[in-house]
Amino acid sequence: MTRIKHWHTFTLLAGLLAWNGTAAAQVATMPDTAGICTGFEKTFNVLTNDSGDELELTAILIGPAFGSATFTPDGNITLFYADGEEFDPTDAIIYAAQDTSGEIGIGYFTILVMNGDDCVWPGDANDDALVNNADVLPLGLFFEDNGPVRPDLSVEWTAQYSIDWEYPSLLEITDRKHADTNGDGVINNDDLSPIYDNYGEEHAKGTAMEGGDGFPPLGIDFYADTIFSGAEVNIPLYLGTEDIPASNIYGLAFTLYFDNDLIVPGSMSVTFNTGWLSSDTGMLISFNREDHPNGLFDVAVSRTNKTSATGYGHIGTVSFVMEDNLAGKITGGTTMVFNMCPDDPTISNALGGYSYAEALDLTCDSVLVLDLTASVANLNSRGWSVYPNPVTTNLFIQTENSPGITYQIFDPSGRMLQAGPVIHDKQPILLSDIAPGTYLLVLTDAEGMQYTQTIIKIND
Ligand SMILES: [Ca+2]
Ligand SMILES: [Ca+2]
Ligand SMILES: [Ca+2]
Repeated sequence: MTRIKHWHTFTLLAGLLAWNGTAAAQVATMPDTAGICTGFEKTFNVLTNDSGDELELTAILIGPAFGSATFTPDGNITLFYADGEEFDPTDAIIYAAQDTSGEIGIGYFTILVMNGDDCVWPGDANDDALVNNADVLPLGLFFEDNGPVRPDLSVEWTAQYSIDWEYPSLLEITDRKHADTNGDGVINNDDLSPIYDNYGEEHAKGTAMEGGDGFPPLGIDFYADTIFSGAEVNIPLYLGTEDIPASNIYGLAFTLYFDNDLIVPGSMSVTFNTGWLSSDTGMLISFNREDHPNGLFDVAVSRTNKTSATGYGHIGTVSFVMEDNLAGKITGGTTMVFNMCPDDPTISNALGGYSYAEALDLTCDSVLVLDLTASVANLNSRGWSVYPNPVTTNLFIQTENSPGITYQIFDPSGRMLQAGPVIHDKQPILLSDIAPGTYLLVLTDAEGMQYTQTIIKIND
């Protein structure tokens, strides 16, 4: 119930209403509703939905019963309810708006009040006071669940009034209203947007205990030993192995740490279109966010069908483009080690339970990046040669019979197809298993110096 503090303003109001009733209706006011959280000031414009010639807000005639309100002629009313002070969940203000002719309209402004601790911060879907990739997991858990719409659909990063959705649950899980980050009353892909918009910058690398050996591994798998500068790289992301499957997985959030010097900014993505997390449902919600300057890539994925999955192996693909000019980034040679590590994981199950790094064996992988631009010499410069080129079946490597030479053949994505020692002065290499295309031959001498030659394989 609204309590009316000042009877004299009420009397004034009654007079105004009587006066207004007899005038031509030039001023029309529409009622307003806004939600406010204790401890947080809120400004709301009550004239936005009213009509009249150059309307001005001239007075707050009544209220509010609790808290405080100030106003400006442009229609803004600024409200504040202090933490810990008494309030009713519904309060009200009656305001007067006046047009240029002096006509006055009376408007009613309903104020919904709740304890600031219970309010929603748009994007903080798991209600832990930080917006990050773990906030995607509740979106998957509560996917397509419905509840009350927030009174004003603001996604501004401040406490937003939102009543509890009150789904029955045996578990201590965060109220679903937090996962409706945009406040429209349904949890779906649209709720990713406030997570992106309000994304926090904090990261705490590697502080959590990890499960280690014996727990399902989360990692990426460079299938090649060496990749080229400039290469487009697609590598599998895996969770669990045949011996140690990952059980009862609904969603997964983690951060990939990478050497930002070696990757083209903005080229990275992690996709989950294939793999065992999606194979039975096809429906996933996922999230990518690259923080290139810090070498961080935040990822989240969740199922949306309310059932967990158990499996092992490939769950997604990590893609990126290596910088094509590594000059100045490589010291003392033509290669550099590129590292990529998953960290800071959060795992959800279909019941809304969470586990963290203690439930996984986080596995880093690295690969040698070979700079093709400047420092790798063509093998002709060493007096070596290969023939024939183009080649159909047998390629011959002609060296000066130097001991300790090895060869490797790579495809354009950096996958090593074939390797071995160069024993003979004219070493034959059988290429019958390789498809027609362009490849890179790399010869490494006993001192580790590398020489390259592009070779073209054609059909017989
Ligand atoms: Ca209004
Ligand atoms: Ca959060
Ligand atoms: Ca929503």
